[in-house]
Parts: sequence; structure tokens; C-alpha cells
Amino acid sequence: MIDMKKVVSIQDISCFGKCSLTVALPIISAMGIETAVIPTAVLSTHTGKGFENYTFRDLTGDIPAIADHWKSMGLQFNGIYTGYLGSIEQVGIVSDFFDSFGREDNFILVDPVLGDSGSLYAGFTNEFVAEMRKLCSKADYILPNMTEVSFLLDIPYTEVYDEDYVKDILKKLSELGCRVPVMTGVCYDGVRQGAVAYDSANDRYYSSFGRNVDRHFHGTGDIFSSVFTGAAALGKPLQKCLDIAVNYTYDCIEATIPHFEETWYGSCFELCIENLIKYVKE
Ligand code: PXL
Repeated sequence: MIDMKKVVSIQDISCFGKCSLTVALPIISAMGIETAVIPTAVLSTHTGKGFENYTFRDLTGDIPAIADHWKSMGLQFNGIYTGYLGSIEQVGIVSDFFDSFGREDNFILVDPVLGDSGSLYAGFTNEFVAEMRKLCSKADYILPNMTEVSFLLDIPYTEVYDEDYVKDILKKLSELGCRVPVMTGVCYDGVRQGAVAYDSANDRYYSSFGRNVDRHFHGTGDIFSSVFTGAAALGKPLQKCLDIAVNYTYDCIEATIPHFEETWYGSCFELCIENLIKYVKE
């Protein structure tokens, strides 16, 4: 019998919009992993393009009490996965959570959700970016897209780059303090899109690519991070984590295309979840 793996995901609930916890919980659970959650905020929708006047209830004050209760129970997790965080104070509290629940034999994965297409998401500032940079220094894995890379490293955003540029960026990201930076949404030629990782422990690069679909699909970053988290919790090697996450994210994009008019705000991960279950078993 293999031990049941347990992950905790710390991010918001966007009640409508298919991102953050409404993606992480079903996806990681489908991979056969127990998924605990700490909701950092409740929003009526996500804050991405197309939604306005959303509600935002901040739950920062609840996080220390949840952590204290869990500590008193001696709860432990194979992985700690953070996504969208809503305030500077919240990033600090999540950092304390890492100190309490991070261990030699588990991993911390930070998806530094900051923005997309060269811009920060609504409400984020340079001070917030600085806090997120500090949080990244405590992570085993960070999974930024090119926009997030540009803010984390304070370099210009570009959509035109080559393999050497990405390798150089990944090394610089590892110098922030995280062991394995993974850059998502990498596309050199307009034909293939994927992810490239650098394992600073063995000085090796890993990559995985699928077909590029030249259109923006909201929530695909959260799908990728959730699958990568699940695969890492199952103990899959880095190359396999990338392959599963790239393949399933691509499947979700394919599944979304016929429904894009109705679900412009999120991706139809539900329609191909059986593929994910298959990839995990392969
Ligand atoms: O998909 C990332 C994400 C998560 N949570 C909230 C967001 C976004 C991106 O827009 O607004 C609230």
C-alpha cells in the first residue's frame, strides 16, 4: 500500500471564474492526493480582464489561527502550494506558515501570481512584488510566467527571446534563493509552447513542450501549477512533473477552444480530467 499524500494549497477562492482554489482542489484531488486548503480571500470573481466590481473579503486574519490549530494537531504535509495572495501582510503570514510547516522531507511551491501579458493584475504594486520576491527565496519550486519573471527580476518584459535568454533568467531566479525555478508559457518560435526548469542542485535544465495555441486562456497558469504540485507530491522526477503539467494544460486548452465564447474567463479543465488521471498512472 502506498501512503496517501497530503498537500495544502494556500490561495483565494474566486467564487466564479475557475482559478486558484476552484482549480487546485479538484485537480490535485483527482491525482489521488488529499488536498487541504487555506482560503486567503473570497472574491465574487477573479480580478482578470473581463470582470469588474468584484467583491473581495480578506481572510488574512484567519490564517495564523488555522496554522496554530493545525500545529496543535501535529498536521504535516508532503507539499505546500501557494498561488494568488492578496496583500503584503498576507505574504508575510504565509512566509511564517512556511517556517512552521516546511520540513526537510517536504516541498514548498510558490506560484508568484503577479500578472500576465506584461502587466500586473489589479491591485498589485512594486512593494507587493518585493514581498513576493522574498517569499520565492523560501521555495523549493517557483513557477512564474514571463510577466512574473520580468517583475521578479526587475527586467523589461519581452515576448521575443531564445533558449539562452531563458536559461540565463532561470539561473538568476535560482539566485533569489529557490532550488528549482520553472518558467511557464515559454515559446521560442510560435509553434511550440511549454515550460523550462533549472535544478540548481545538479546544475541541469529540463524542458517540456507541446503545440502552441496563440491565444490567451485564463487560469492555465493555475492548472499547470496544480498539476506540477500534485506530480511533485507523488514523488515524480522533475522531467515527469513538467511533462504531465504541460500535456494536461494543453489538453485543457484544446477542450476550451469550442467553448471559448462562453468560458472566456477560465479553462475547461473539467472536460479532460480523465487524461490527467491517466498521465499520473503512466
Ligand atoms: O489565475 C490567477 C488568479 C487567482 N486569483 C485571482 C485572480 C487571478 C488572476 O487574475 O484574479 C483572484
